[in-house]
Amino acid sequence: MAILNEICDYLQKGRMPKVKELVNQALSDGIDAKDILEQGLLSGMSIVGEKFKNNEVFVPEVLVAARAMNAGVAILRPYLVKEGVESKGTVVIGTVKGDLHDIGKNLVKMMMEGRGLKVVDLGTDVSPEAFVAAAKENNAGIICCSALLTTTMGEMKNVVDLVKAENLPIKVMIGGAPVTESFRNSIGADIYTPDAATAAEVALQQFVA
Ligand code: B1M
Repeated sequence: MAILNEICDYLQKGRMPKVKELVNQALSDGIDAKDILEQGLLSGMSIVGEKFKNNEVFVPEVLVAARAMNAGVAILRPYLVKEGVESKGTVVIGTVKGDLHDIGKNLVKMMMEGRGLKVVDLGTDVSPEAFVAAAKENNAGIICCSALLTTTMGEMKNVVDLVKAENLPIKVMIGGAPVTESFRNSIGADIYTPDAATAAEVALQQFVA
């Protein structure tokens, strides 16, 4: 659809007002919020990521694209999340220590809320101690750790080790671009999921099973 390509293009240019206008227009045209997210916003961000890797764009351009992405996601949020649904369980979520990437973590949070889970969001650069303290305080069943850097994903093992050291009945779910099932296995985390929708689905299963 042409409008989704336009959203993708303007997101790459970091044109936040235009992205907001087009996202609103796409919704009025009756396009599904999930398609706007995946084929418009996420596809634009993925192109930005490729260009970043190839040194064709740099941190400032990526930041304005991320800002446009967040503005678009904020408009879609009510369409992707059913508000007022009774909580089916509580999870704590955050991006691990040393890591400031939060777009994927925010999507996971949104999808989980959409499945009726209460999500305590600790933000970015979260230490293992902060994950565990918040999980205990909120009586959470799952700690959800996101990491986007190969240099920070090792922090997930510190979270797992702390949960085990305290013998807590809390599962640790991990995800993010560099994370894999074999990495999960190597650090002894309970669950790896590759994307936000699967993360929400699998988290819900932990509470209803
Ligand atoms: Co950064 N960055 N970045 N960056 N950045 C990457 C990750 C990188 C792959 C770019 C590249 O080189 N191609 C690269 C990492 C290389 C590596 O480690 N091997 C990189 C780098 C190097 C850096 C800096 C070091 C750059 C520098 O300063 N020289 C720096 C580090 C800062 C820090 O964190 N300490 C940095 C900074 C930044 C910005 C601040 C500019 C910005 C972040 C803005 C923000 O998040 N608010 C940024 C961005 C935007 C990116 C890219 C372009 C896009 C990331 C993104 O948001 N993707 C990224 C390149 C790329 O990924 N292609 C890149 C969209 C998002 C929806 O995907 O987060 O993967 P993702 O989430 C997915 C799944 O992974 C999954 O669900 C989501 C969707 O379904 N998922 C989970 C995520 N968390 C999950 C948790 C789960 C389950 C699933 O369970 C708990």
